[in-house]
Amino acid sequence: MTQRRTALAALIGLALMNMMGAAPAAEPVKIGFLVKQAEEPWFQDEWRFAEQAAKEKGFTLVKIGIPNGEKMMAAIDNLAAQKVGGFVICAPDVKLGVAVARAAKRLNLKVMSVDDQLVDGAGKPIESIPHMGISAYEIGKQVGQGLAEEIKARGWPLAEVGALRMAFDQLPTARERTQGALDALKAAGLPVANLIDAPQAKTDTESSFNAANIAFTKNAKFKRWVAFGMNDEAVLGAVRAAEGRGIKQDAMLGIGIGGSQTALNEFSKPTPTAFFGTVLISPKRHGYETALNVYKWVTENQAPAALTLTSGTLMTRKNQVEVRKQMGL
Ligand code: FCA
Repeated sequence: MTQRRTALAALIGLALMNMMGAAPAAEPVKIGFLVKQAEEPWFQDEWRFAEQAAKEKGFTLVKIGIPNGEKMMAAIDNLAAQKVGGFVICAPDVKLGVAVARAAKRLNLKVMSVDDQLVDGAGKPIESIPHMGISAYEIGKQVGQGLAEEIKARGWPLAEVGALRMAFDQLPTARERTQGALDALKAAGLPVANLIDAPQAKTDTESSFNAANIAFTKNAKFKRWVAFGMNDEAVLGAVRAAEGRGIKQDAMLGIGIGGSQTALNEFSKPTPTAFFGTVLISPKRHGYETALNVYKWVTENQAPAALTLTSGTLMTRKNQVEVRKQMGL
């Protein structure tokens, strides 16, 4: 009897503490978000939108930049030590896929990839890791079509236009993006012989600048150029390299992919540069939705869709305000 009464008193006490907010709160849910190039505006945007999801749902977002495999493995261990429930990742190299899958399993963490789909030892996508990426080939086609239209509007004979493909072929999404652009240009009548490949060592503006410079030196016969690549940084590097050689916006056209600050900076320059446009993709979907997906997976055991591919819209100086608004940015 006394025992029961004590138990009851304890229960009432707990309930009272709860009402007063004094009960030890459950630990907040933590979700990780690891990106390969934290300095790139696209990834900054993804993080910003992931933070928005965290704020709305009341979880803690742990953001870590992972420029290489070693840092990536350390970051995953770090997440587990911080008692994170799961994480979103854009790995520095998609071939690290098996290592990511193993680490997540060992540490009992949910994992979803974003932007770059992880592959196994044979180069096949790891389907057990849910993924959100862009419809790479289609978006590439939009780039190529946009270039072809502007070439036509300017009355440039296609036979005289050099097409600079900023290439990063070890990354499947990059290869697909540039393939789409190339196919659209070919369909518009660009001679195959006018295609110039410029392989980038890394996926930043500087590497693209260096790659484009080499390509321009080797192909001085072209007086007019178009440039495309995996992202805005790739195209911007080509545009800057061209400027260095006196090839300005009246002789060059570039369309990137992204639409983050890299592109907006170009559009806000008083004089238009050769950075003609970009296909705007959605950092909101890639940041907000993926973080939310993993949160739901952790808290409600509701796994994300295996594969989600997002679309884009061609954005230029002229329509940037409307297009960004349409995408909720
Ligand atoms: C890749 C690129 C980024 C961005 C993203 C959607 O990860 O590196 O620049 O284009 O896909």
